[in-house]
Amino acid sequence: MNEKLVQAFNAQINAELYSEYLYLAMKAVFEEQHLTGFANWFNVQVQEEHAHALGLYDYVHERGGKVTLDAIAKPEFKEGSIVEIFEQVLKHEELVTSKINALADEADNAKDRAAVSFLDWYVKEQVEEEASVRQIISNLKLIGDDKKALLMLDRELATRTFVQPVIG
Ligand code: OFO
Repeated sequence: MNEKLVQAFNAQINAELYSEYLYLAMKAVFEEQHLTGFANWFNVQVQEEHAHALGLYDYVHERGGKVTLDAIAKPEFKEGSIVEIFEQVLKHEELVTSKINALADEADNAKDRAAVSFLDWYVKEQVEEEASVRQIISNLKLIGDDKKALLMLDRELATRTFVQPVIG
């Protein structure tokens, strides 16, 4: 891969590690409220983001590039209601989608067909990431102040498990 593209991959590794860190911070909010299903959802999210970062990391090496790790920024979000937190998750995922698209554009500009093809997995993954968060937000809006329904959703989110993705 050309140097500019390697740098763009390295920046995306950092963005995925930031996502992991952000969701780890959000998970703590739910742990502290004993909403263990929501905490589990974030825990799976943490593992997914880690896998996304490592997928890029391994690919840079596979292509003979150099992995350069940068500092991970402090996770920034507002501790509001549950729906407000998930709205921030959606906003974050939309930002990550734009970063993945920019990275794919960079691979396109470099006419690096292999990198474009590899990044297709991430492009599709972002569609799923956004859709699953939108689903939770719409459930939360339906639930409103109904505590029983909230506990039912918490139980449902407790069943989410991490499946190691096959990237690329
Ligand atoms: Fe890596 O998908 Fe979320 O950020």
